[in-house]
Formats: sequence, C-alpha cells, structure tokens
Amino acid sequence: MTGLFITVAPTGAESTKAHNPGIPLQPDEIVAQAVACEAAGAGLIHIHGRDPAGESTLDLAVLREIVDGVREQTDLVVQLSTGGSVRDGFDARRRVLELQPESCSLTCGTVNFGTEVFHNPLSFIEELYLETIARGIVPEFECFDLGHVTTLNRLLDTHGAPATGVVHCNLVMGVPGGMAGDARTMIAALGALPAGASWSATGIGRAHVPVMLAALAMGGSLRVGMEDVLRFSASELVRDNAQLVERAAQLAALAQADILTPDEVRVRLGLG
Ligand code: KMH
Ligand code: ZN
Repeated sequence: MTGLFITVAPTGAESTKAHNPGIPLQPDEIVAQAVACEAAGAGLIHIHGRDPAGESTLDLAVLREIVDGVREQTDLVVQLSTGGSVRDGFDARRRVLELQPESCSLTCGTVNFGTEVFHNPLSFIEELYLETIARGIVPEFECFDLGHVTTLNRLLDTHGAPATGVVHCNLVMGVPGGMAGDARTMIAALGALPAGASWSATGIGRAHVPVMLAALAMGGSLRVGMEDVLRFSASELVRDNAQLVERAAQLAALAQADILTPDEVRVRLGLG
C-alpha cells in the first residue's frame, strides 16, 4: 500500500497552558481535539495523560478515560506513550501496556532532553519490547539519535520481529540533546533503518516544518502535534492540533501523496 499517514501527538508531558493556551490537557479536551484532527486527516493518535492540575501522569484511570473517549468518538489508531515524562519510573511506564492499546511508543535509547535525561537503558527497552510481543501491541520505535537506530537493529536481531511482523519507526529530530532536525541527518538515519521498515518523522520546535518537508521528499509518514511544536510560525502560536494536521495534509497533497485513513493505517501496521 502506498501513501503516508499522519500521527498527531496532541499533548506530550512537558508543555502547559502557560506556553500555549490551545494545548489540550484534560481528557475531554484531548478527545475533542482528536475528533477535529481525524477530520483534518490524522490516522493515529499518540497519547499522554495529565492530572487535574495539568501535570504529566501515567495514572491508568486518566489514560483509560482518554482512550475510551478517543475510541468512542473517533476511529483513530490509539497509541499510548510509554515514555511519559523524564520523572516517571520504569514500572509505571511499562504498566500502560495493561490498557492494551493498539500501539505504544518504545524509545530505543537514553538521550539528553534539554537539561534533563530521558532514561531508556537496554534492559528496559528489551522488557517493554517482549511485553509488546506477548500482548500483540505494535511498538512504534522512537529514535531520538542515530545510536537508537543501531539499538533497534540489535533488538530485532536478538528478539525477532514485532507482534504483527511490521517494524514501524518514528524519527524524533531536533530535541536539544538528540539528533539534528535536518535532511542530511534524516538521510543518515534512513540508511540505517531495518530493511522494509515503515517510518515517520517529527521535528521539534523550529525543526518541525523542515523535517516534515524532508520526510515528504523521502516518502515517509508525518507526526505533528503540540507535544512537538507550540508555534505555528515565528509570529504565531499554534491554535490547536487540528491546525497542525491540516498543514501536514496540505503539504502531503502538494507532494501528491495519498493520506491513509485510520483503517488503512491499521493495515500498514499489520493490525488488520
Ligand atoms: N516526554 C518525553 C520525555 C514518548 O512519548 O514515548 C518522552 C516522550 C516519548 O514523549
Ligand atoms: Zn510522547
């Protein structure tokens, strides 16, 4: 199947309403924006939870409320973050798989994350990966650095293919501490991906649009969302997540790429 899909990451763990009042934090806000994003062309949603005060949480009740709402009101493929925030422990991060999402993020290595450290030792990567296989969940391998792509290859060599047989990787580019958000770095990462892998890319902050253009040029899928970018341009804040999905869909149309529906994304990821 040709074509690309658009992932929306509406919330993340770090940004607040003080950074951008349009960011959805509570379950009802996230679900309402998910509906608008699906209408704008999104196929998959990457979900983080927040507590009533707006702080990042991996509380299963909060995540369940978001997942249930997204499932009731959209057809989007549901992906839960196992990254959480840099302050979350490994056990809480692993337990989100108990909610049995169709997909989960799975970061392939430790990375400096601004002034913090996002910890992903190999033992945790392997533990998460084996649990995705046991549960039939499609991992989205998050690569923040070129070494993470090397680890992904080692992981597959050691433990075999994911549950559905499809390897899907997201290049997270432009995190301060990770790989640069530019075309030559993307080409290096793509050259190292496992043969036949499905892939998307997202650029953080100012790398957002350049990474999207490079991904379109290289035939990849796109991830957008207020987890990754809060400014629409130098002079304008992002209004809401649908605005970012609309722009991605417009750029995909300019590149004459078909945008996959949620059910087509399921086929692409082997979920059937
Ligand atoms: N919040 C970052 C520390 C993921 O969702 O898997 C990690 C993150 C990656 O957002
Ligand atoms: Zn995330």
